[in-house]
Amino acid sequence: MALTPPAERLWWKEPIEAVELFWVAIALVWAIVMFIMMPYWHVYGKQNLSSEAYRTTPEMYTQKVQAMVDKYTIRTETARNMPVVRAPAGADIYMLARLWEWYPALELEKGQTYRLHLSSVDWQHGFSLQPENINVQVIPGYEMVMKITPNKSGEFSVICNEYCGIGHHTMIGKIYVK
Ligand SMILES: [Cu+2]
Repeated sequence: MALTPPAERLWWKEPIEAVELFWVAIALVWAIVMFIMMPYWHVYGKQNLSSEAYRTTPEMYTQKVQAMVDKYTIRTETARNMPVVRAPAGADIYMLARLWEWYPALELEKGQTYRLHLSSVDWQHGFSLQPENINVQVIPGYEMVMKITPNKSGEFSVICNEYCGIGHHTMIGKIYVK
């Protein structure tokens, strides 16, 4: 039947059967519920951070990160001499993803708000904050910015949750909250 055209050309002018109308109404109500839930959950739900996105280039982003590192490094750690950066509260702070590290390590103050910038200078990585459940895609060419206010002190790890090659599992960054 479906393979042949309907006998009546203006088939959509036929009256709708009650059962069909009933299902259309259910679908419409559900669509409206979901439409309202999306902004509601965005504001009141415990979901991942909402972010701003800007165009950038690996060169531009590296420069900004390096400027922060040069200005605010307080110590270095691990065999890689990873700088640990302590920027003033409220500042723009940067983390850069590359094969295979998160650069630099950050030290933050509990209860203070920062603008965290994330970008990659080679290819796609995934920012995953452990043990919290915060995940952000990190893509070259895009600078993602999100407002963060750490509410727990301690040592947090950033792992890469987007497979990025042979050293993927060694890509571990650090965020200290004091
Ligand atoms: Cu990665």
